[in-house]
Amino acid sequence: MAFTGGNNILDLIVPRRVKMRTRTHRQQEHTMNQTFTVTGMTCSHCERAVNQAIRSVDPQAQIKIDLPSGKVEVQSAQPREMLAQAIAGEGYGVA
Ligand SMILES: [Cu+2]
Repeated sequence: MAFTGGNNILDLIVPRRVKMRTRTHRQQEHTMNQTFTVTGMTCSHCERAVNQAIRSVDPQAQIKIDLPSGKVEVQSAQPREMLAQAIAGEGYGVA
């Protein structure tokens, strides 16, 4: 009886590891190039704030910011809405 308990724990741990690996793989498959027009960025501090806002949603995100035009390119699997909300939360306009 005591040995059965040990086997059950192994059965639970192994499938969970496989599931986690599958989820990570799917996220990478759905990475999209998302472009935002951000207004109100005036200096490198703004650029950094926007960068950190995006990374708070997706630490893996690839970010390209063009300060003069306000064009922000993000490679992320996270929903556009969540990324936009994070940028807006820093006090910038997002379209
Ligand atoms: Cu600034």
